[in-house]
Amino acid sequence: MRLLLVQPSPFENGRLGLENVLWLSEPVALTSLAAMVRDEHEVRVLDMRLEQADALPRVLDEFRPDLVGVTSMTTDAYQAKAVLHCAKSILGSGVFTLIGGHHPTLAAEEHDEAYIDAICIGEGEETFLELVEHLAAGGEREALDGIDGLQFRRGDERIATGKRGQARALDTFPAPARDLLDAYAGAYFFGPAQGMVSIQTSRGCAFDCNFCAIWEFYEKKVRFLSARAIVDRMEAAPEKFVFFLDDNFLTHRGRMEELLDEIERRGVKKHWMIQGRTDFVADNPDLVKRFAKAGLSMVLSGYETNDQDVLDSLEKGATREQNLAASRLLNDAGVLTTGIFMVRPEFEEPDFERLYAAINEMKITIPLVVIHMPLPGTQSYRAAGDTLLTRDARLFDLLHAVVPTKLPRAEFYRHYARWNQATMASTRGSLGLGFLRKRPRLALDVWPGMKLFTRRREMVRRIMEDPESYLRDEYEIIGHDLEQVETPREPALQTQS
Ligand code: B12
Ligand code: SF4
Repeated sequence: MRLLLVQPSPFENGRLGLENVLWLSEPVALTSLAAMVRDEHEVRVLDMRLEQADALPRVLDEFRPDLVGVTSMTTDAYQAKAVLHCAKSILGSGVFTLIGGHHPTLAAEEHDEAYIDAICIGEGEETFLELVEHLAAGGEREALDGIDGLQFRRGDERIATGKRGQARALDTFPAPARDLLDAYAGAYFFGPAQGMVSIQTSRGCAFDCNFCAIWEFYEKKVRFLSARAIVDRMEAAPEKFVFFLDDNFLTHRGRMEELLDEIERRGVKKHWMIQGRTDFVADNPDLVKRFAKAGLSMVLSGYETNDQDVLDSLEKGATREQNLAASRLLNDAGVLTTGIFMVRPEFEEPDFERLYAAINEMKITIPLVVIHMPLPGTQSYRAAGDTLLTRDARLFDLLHAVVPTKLPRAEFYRHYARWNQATMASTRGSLGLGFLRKRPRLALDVWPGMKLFTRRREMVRRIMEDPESYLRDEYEIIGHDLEQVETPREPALQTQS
């Protein structure tokens, strides 16, 4: 069979959003699925974030796939659906259309469309393999009952099959088929770290913050890739930069030590970046120095807030002191920090000021201030209930307030849009000569990507710092009256390029 796997582009060129600006990660979901079936089938991966708008219809027409699969997180939902709509329009009802990822798993009911044949719920590798084998063997597309982890259409009915377990050890999956991304070599980045491989070394998280659905998606289980397999993948990649995609990389001290032993023993000299909790950093100061020596160059953490009561209400399980200690330890070790902080809908002017001052005090290299967002599948989404002003996925990007704000919206966004300017001192405090002295090789290796990064940042900065942009998105997507919610039914394809 011919299989086309598509990564959708963001909704609209120049819209708010950090994708394509700060972090462009390779579509590991798609290369992981491809690896399961590529020996028997012809697979192509199309990354629409790096393609021109006409690439999808052109590839559909030339390649004539038997199956089109698309991945979707919440912000991608509109564009992901448009990909499948486009596939059916060009190839007719014969093509099998499939959607998977976090959003379809957590909000499957939003995908009940005539142009979507099946939804993959949860982890995809085995479900995809069984589905492709079934279809390749001439199996009926309306008789998928035996394949766990699916919702499919039978006439007008939507059938849910059995639950797909998540017990398979990560080492037993084939490594993602990265060579299918050869056309995009060098294009993936984090900030100025241009030319970066993305590796997922664990799935799931043992914590249960109420604004996050990771632990629900992975059903509170955590599985790890072995240190040997991680370093094999680091070595196999030609890129200097590695991003470990795990939501919570810093899990067990024992696992970290094993990985460090393996990196040191094999003499791997790469810069690697992670997402990890501040409490782990604060509680393991000795490891931080060893991490830095072994190539750790950036830690992205959810600091969330400067207020202990709010940290507690988020069930974060970390303290304000741990946040402060983590940023200090990382700065001292020459490890760059990216910190996510949340503005909350009940914020008034002094709350914004206090948050920005706290960020500057912490000296976070790249502060990112987002708006507290009840994402589908989370406890906070369920708690938000009727207070949600919209369910339109395009605004669930952590950059719009989807519940009422205490301040008038224009005023709320005026204070919010200041965050980038207001936290410049934080970046300056973290970088400088001290950093250059501590990490000369890292500074040298990011230098070539600096120009492109600055240009990308400049492009969004004007939009990001203009409060009108946020209001424009609201007006254009959900209308002036925020109580009147309308989700578009016939998505039109737009691309970022
Ligand atoms: C890298 C990443 C990004 C990248 C791009 C993602 C990409 N597709 O390349 C960037 C940086 C752009 C990004 C941005 C955002 N992200 Co993000 N991101 C991730 C991250 C860390 C890794 C994604 C990944 O590659 N995972 C590895 C693959 C193997 O896992 P997977 O995607 O789940 O795929 C499996 C299954 O879902 C399924 N599957 C997936 N797709 C398909 C398709 C088919 C056809 C099938 C059959 C199966 C299938 O099978 C796969 C293999 O088992 C995830 C966390 C995570 N654990 O996944 C968050 C995550 C996806 N992001 C999230 C969020 C919220 C965001 C942001 C809104 C906010 C933010 N964090 O800044 C922004 C949105 C854009 C914006 N406003 O700028 C949430 C999404 C929640 C949701 N409800 O959708 C996640 C889950 C993190 C979290 N803690 O909740 N993100
Ligand atoms: S926010 Fe981070 S620590 Fe909390 S549940 Fe999600 S992944 Fe785990």
